[in-house]
Amino acid sequence: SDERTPPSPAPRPPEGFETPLHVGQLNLPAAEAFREAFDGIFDRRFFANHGPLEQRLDRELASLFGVRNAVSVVNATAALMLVLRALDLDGEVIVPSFTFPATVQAVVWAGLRPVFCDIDPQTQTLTAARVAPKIGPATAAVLGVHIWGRGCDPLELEALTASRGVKLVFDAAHAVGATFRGRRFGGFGNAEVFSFHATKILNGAEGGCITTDDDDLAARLRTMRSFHDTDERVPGLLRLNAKISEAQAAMTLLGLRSLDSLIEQNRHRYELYRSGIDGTPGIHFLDYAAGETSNHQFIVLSVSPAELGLSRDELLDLLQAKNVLARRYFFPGVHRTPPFCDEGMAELPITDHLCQTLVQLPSGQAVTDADVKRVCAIIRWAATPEGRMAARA
Ligand code: T4K
Repeated sequence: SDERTPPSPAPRPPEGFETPLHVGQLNLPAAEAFREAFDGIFDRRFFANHGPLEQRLDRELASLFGVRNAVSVVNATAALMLVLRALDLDGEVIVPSFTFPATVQAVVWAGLRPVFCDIDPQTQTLTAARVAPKIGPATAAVLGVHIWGRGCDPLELEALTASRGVKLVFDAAHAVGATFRGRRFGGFGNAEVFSFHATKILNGAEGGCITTDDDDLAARLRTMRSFHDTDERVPGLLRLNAKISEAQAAMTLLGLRSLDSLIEQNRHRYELYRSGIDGTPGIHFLDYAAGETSNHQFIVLSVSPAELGLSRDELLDLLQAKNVLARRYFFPGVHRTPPFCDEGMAELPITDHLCQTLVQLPSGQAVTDADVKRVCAIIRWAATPEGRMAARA
């Protein structure tokens, strides 16, 4: 039997939600566990500047990601800024525009020039074939983004950047727990950067880390993230206050305890969404490579207006009228926003197409099976003549 057989359309307009269903439903630890962790911080009277929880977090993260070094920091944006500075780069960084603006902003904060590169339409990430022609004498690094927890092919990018003598960094903000050929992201390229923002699967309220197998780079990063010395201060480096607080470390450590179960719950929600919507004309789900793990933190689909009979934005209007606060991510594309478009717009047809057609649906701990089924019913209804008419109205 085919589990993707299209479910029959809902006969009547489905009920909307009484309270808004946001896209980012937070993954929270039990309040009691959080209170206990905080009691410890109060008892020790040690809130910042490389306390015991930061040290434990760095050890646990290194073990999770299977790397020699994990350097926790205050958020992933600061982590990207730091790693690009710590690599001592000068010139241009090849980067996708199809990402959260922080990726590109961090390049500029690090004193480097972003050069936009289009992405593969299937994986929505940089590929060696697309990056290769962009590498020139001014290129210092390639910054790939593992968008939606689906990785760039790190091995082909490693081979390309090594042969052209440029550095390789990954923005892995979305990729906690995700794998490439069965290996967890974290140890590819010169370094990878993860986010523990409140909306991420590993919720540290704010937070992030840089992972690397390069011990010298890690020592530079540990020096640069703080004005306070730990054991291994590297002299002569520019420094920043980007260290994680004990409170953030406590929250992230609690998240680590339930990471596997959160991934499992997300996978369940993803499959429920798929079986509820697959086969609806004009709605296409993001595919993940068989045999790989994703954290399924994002539920993303693309709309084909010709098949659906509605534009992406008309579908969004209909969802929002039902209190499903689905979103268009990442709109309109970083290359179309100032200051990046000020001196002419990069031509990125695939990025532009994705920015016009993608929808992000609600996901996370608080989204119940019943919620998912109701969102699916609304989308299936949108694809019926009555639904289309309602959406246009
Ligand atoms: N690279 C990539 C590829 C990224 O996606 C990000 C961040 C970064 C780098 C930088 O990482 P950090 O420096 O942030 O560590 C959110 C997050 O703020 C951002 O961290 C994340 N990516 C991005 C994909 O999503 P917005 O603009 O969508 O946030 P906001 O405030 O609209 O929240 C999203 C939803 O979550 C809303 O429906 C409300 C809900 N929410 C949010 C917060 C903060 C809550 O219910 N409670 C909350 O406390 O960016």
